[in-house]
This record gives sequence, C-alpha cells and structure tokens, in this order.
Amino acid sequence: HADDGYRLWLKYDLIKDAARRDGYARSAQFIAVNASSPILQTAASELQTGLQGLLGKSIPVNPNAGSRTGGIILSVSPAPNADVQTLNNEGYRIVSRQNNIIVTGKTAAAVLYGTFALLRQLQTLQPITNLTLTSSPKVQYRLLNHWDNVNGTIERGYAGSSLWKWYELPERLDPRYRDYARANASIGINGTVVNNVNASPRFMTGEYLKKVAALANVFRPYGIKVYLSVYFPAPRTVGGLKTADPLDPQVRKWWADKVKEIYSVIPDFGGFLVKANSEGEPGPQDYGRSHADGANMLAEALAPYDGVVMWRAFVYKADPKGDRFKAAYEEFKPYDGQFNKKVLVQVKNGPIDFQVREPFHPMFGAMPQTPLMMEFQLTQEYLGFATHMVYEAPLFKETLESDTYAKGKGSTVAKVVDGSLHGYPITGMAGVANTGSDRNWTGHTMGQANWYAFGRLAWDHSLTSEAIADEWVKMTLTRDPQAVKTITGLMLRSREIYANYTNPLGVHHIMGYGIHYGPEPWLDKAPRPDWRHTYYHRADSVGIGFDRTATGSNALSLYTPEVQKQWGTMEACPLPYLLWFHHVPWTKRLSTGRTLWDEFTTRYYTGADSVRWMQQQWAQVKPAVDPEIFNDVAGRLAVQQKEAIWWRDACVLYFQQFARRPIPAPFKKPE
Ligand code: GCW
Repeated sequence: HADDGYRLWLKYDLIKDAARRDGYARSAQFIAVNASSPILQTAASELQTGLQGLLGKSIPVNPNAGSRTGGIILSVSPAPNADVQTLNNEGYRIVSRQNNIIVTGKTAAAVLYGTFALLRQLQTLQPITNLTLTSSPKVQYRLLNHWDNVNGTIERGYAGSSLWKWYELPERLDPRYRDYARANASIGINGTVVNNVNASPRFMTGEYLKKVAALANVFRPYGIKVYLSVYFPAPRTVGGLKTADPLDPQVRKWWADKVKEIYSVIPDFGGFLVKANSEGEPGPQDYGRSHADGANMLAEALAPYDGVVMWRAFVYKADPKGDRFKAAYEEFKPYDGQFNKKVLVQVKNGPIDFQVREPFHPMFGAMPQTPLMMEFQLTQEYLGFATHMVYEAPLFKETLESDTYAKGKGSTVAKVVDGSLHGYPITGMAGVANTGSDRNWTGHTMGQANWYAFGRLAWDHSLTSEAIADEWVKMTLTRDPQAVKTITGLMLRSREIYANYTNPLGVHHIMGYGIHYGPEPWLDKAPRPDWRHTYYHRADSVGIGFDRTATGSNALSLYTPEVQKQWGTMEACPLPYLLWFHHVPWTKRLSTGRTLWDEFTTRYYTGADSVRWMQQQWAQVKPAVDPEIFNDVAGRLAVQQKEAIWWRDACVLYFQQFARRPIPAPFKKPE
C-alpha cells in the first residue's frame, strides 16, 4: 500500500531479508514483563507491535521469563543494582545475559526508552546479540512547545491545524493523541506545552483544565507530562481581581489556588511556560515588577508540587536606534542568582529570532546561577515553511557546539544547557513543534526529520547530524544503502544551500516581514520602526552588514574576550557570520579571493543552482522510496527550486541598487 507518511519513523515494515529476520527472531521468541505500571505495559505493547511488523510474527508477552531463554525481558531494577548504577532516572541499559536480552533502568520510563532503542536496532538493521547499550539523557526536561491556539490555528504552523480538538475534548479522544505520544516517547521527549506562548487565558479555566487533563491521561502511559503556557494577567481576566501584580498577596493566593486546582485534575502536571513583556504580551513589568518577581511568584505557587516554571527570555524593544541583539541579555543578566530554584529561563538559540544562522545567544555562559533552557524551532518559520527542505540538525549542532569560553576553552553551549558547566540543578531543551493535522504530521515529509533530530539531540547532544539522519532515513524512507547515502547527503547540505540562496554570509532578517516567507529586504511597509528599511542588513553605498563591534552597536562586547576575538574583525570572522558583526565594503576582498559583492551574489546564484542538484539527487532515489512520499517531496522541491530563484533575483537586484556593481560574469546569463 502507498505510504502517506502517517507512521513517521515508527514504520515497523517487514524486514525483507529472511535470514536477518530469522536471526532477530531467535533472540526475540518472547517478551517477559511484569507489567505493573501503565508505562511498562506501553513498552511491552510497542515492542510486540514492532516485532510483529518487522519479523512478521506474533511474539507472546509473559509476566516473567521463568527458565526460558531467547527472549526479551523488560524490567525496572532498583537503584543499587550494578546494571543501573551509572544511569540517571531515565537512562536505560540493554544487555545480553543468559541468552536473553534485558532492557532495564531505574524507572518504567527508562525501560520504555530502552525498548524504543532496541526497536531502533532492528529498524536500522543493527545486531541485537551480545549487546551492551547504555544511555542516559543529558537534559531533564525535553519538551515540545506547541504554538497552538484555542480556535485550532497554529501560530507559525505550516502542517494544517492543531492536533488538539478543544471543542471535542474531554469527551472525544482523537486516536492521533496516542500516536503523537508514541512518536515523542520513541525519541525521549517527556513533556509537551500544548498551548501557544501567546496564551489564551482560557487555559486557566476549569472548563479547559478538564480538556487538558484528558490529553494528559492519554500521554501519561508514554512518560509525557503536560505543561501550559500562561497568560500573565489571568488573575484579572479569569479571576476577577483588580490586578495581576505578582507581589500582591491576593494575586499570589489566586495562583496558589489555581495551581492546587490544576493538580487536582492533572496530578503530574509539568508546569508553566511564560512569555511576558514580549511582543505585546502583558507581564510583571506592567506593574513595575521584574521578570524575576513574576517567575518567582509562579514558582512559589508550584512549590508543593513537582512542576517548574519556564520563563522565556525572548524580549526586545522596537527601537530603531538600538540593537535588538542585546535586549534579552541586558534585561536578564542583572537577575542572575535571583530566580527561585524551580525556574528555568528559556532562551532561543540565537539573539534575534530563529534566523537561518545565528551566533549563539550571548546569555549562554553569562548566567551561571540561572538554569538556562535551550529553545530551538522545529517549525520552519524562517526556513521556508513546509515547502523548502532544510534538515535542522546541523543548525542545532552548530549552536550546541559553539564555545562560550565562559570557563575557558571547551565551555560549549551544550555544556551550559546540560548543566555540566555551571552545575545547574535542573536542565532542559524545548523545540517549537512543527506538527499539525496534515496526514504526515509535518507537511513536508522531510520535516519529520527535524522533530526526530530534536528529540534525539535533547536526549544526547553528542550525537552527530549524520548519525541522526542515517537513523531517520532508514526508519522512515528506505533501507537501501545507496539511497540512504544519497538522501542523507542531501539532508546534510540542505541548510547551507538554503542559507546561500536566502541569507548568505550572515545577512539576516530580510524575509517577508509579516508572513516571514520569501524575500523582502526592503521592508518599507513594516509596522515596526526597528524593522523598516535597512535596519537589519544596513546596506548602503559603502557596503552591507550590521556593525556590532565597538564602532557600531558593540553587541560583541556581551561575549567573552575569546569569542570577541573570533568574530571581532572582518579578517578573522568566519564568512557564515560575517554580516552579523560587520559592515563590510562591497569591494572588500574576502578569503575566497572574491570581493564581498562577488561572493554575496555568487552564493545567491550557486545556492539557487544547488536546488537543481537536490532535485537530481532526489530523482535518483525514486526506486527505493514509496511513490507517494517520493512524489510529495519531488513536488515540494519543484516549489523550492522556483522560490530559490525568486529569493536570488529579488535580493541580488535589490542590493545591486546599493552596490552599483555588475553581476559576476559566470551568472550573467538570464535564467
Ligand atoms: O519568531 C517569533 C514569531 C512569533 C512568536 C515569537 C515568540 C509566538 O514570529 O510568532 O510568537 O517569535 O517566540 O514569542
């Protein structure tokens, strides 16, 4: 049957090679599990479903192995046991012992993650005999953030409408809720914020809490907790109080009572995500209070429970004279050390807003006493929506591997986020979801890889983009070795290609200003003064780029001296970051031997040409990929090809007005 992409990477199609199948089957003759908890039951049933598909056999599930061998035992081991000693609470260990495969960990959730890891071995055709696989997640809170609204729309969502059917909940449970949970559990995601950070106060009403509780009930057996975004003035709009001042005793009592009510319907509620005093959202500053006052008030309300507060640092002023790059750092840095211990500050990977490439956010490394949580964006707001193929793992890795030098060389952003650099007691990573009601969940089939990669990296940021792509392709598209190679090669180059035909050399924020799609470097109708005209690219007759050195906004000074050195001069600055930090003359000769203008335009041209290469590569895998998926991706690549030319021509022609230089000779011929 044709594959509509619904099953994501949990395909479990029959392994074609009978010898390999028989080999696996000899090690998987039964499943033994003392399914005392719903999560263990989930593990057993997922394993049974997976083996049924992969091996074409129904594998019996027994309460214990007895004296039998040749099976898979799922078991939670108490802490002093040697198998689990080195693991954290969610870490798993898979070992072969006495001719059985034992999947173990300290908690049922750990065993569930181990079960998915074992299935992955089979799905990617790895051996399962003589196994010792040990893995613990490097961060604790691994969350999706849904920017989903009550009316079913999704802010910056490109894959249909919301998965959550608020008008049907809590009575009707869409079967997709369970499949959503399966997919997330399989990649180690353990929490989900179901509503938009531009939050509706409705989620704080009894009516909506019942709906949210119904979702939580579906997710619980998959080890996934539910979180809510908070509308800060809810005590006024829902509670009828006169104020939402976080220092007002009545307001504090309202939140304490509200939290109690939430836990009475959702006993394992995860906590709150807050966008406050950001892009028009109200917040504590409306009452003359600080971010810390607001966050701490919510944290105190959560004190009797497990829940945490994730307070976002995405703040900036619409000041055409200032540099938005510095805003979050300047607002938050003074409060380092003043947040309640249940607060994480959630920081976007870069200082502006999920651009094609951003330098790491200067807050990383600068807040040793405040657990900083990473926010990545899976939905491709600035990366071509669901029509352009952009595999994001290299972008995530680039940020995570950036060195802050906060405690000398090797102080990577990853070590900030996983808590090892500053000893954060709590750690987290969030991905703004790219899911929706489209049959294949993400619109672009290849977008599934971004969801997958986020989960895998939140679990273990040391995995490589290559390894993750390889797994995902084998599980999702094809196990044909040549096709796997071709597709992963395509994925790994996709983000650089997109950067070349849209935002080469670190130019940024030149997209359509409202929709955030397509080119609009002129921005002359932008509603915000700081977005208008040449604000971000700063093009003029001399050159292009935002001077963030001491002669300009000096945003560079927010970084450690080593980082300043690396980006501080036009000569030293790596080309991908050049226009982030320097206003470079059009005539400046770069390390490539070309002038800036020639390099800039060459990248637009070669970038657009590369999309043809992507199409050619994709055409080659046709025999190895399901026809429905093949055609879907081929169609989207055709759109991408057309739009790459749109970007190229719009940008080259626009910037040529400033540069007044010819298009480099090789590209002069019109398309
Ligand atoms: O990227 C921008 C988006 C807004 C979003 C905001 C944020 C949810 O354009 O749509 O609002 O960031 O992260 O809060």
